[in-house]
Amino acid sequence: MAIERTFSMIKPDATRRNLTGAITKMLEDAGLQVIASRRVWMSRREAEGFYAVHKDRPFFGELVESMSAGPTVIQVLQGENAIAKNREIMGATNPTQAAEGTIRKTHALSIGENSVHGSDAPETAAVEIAYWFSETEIVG
Ligand code: DAT
Ligand code: MG
Repeated sequence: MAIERTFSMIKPDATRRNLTGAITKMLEDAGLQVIASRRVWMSRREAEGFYAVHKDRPFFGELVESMSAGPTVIQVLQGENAIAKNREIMGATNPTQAAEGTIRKTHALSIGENSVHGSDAPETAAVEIAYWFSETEIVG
């Protein structure tokens, strides 16, 4: 399996509870390396653009609201099989269904406030990384 890059975000519900370090440690302990990182309080417009794929879903308004409600930490992660590995460490979208030891099982509050985002495929990883980072900010 090749070395991949993926986009990760520590959501406002987690930064608010001072979990940036704890979550980053879980990613690093699993072998993922943080090769870019920035703290950003996204605007509603940025949240709408980032989550445009979900614009017709019933929870879209709530999603945009919660993502722009406080600071996030956006990151590029690199490692062996990084996209799938990150999704595994994150756990299921709904924390009640997430496996023991995953970030969402450990830290998420609800399906909406589920602490982390992670790209789900190589195509979305490339688009999401480019949405937030320039190449010069990524130091692999
Ligand atoms: P994931 O974040 O696991 O990739 P997703 O892409 O299906 O999940 O949804 C994006 C985000 O939208 C998710 O992290 C939280 C929110 N969301 C999804 N389903 C929801 C629901 N039924 N109610 C409220 N928020 C939801
Ligand atoms: Mg998703």
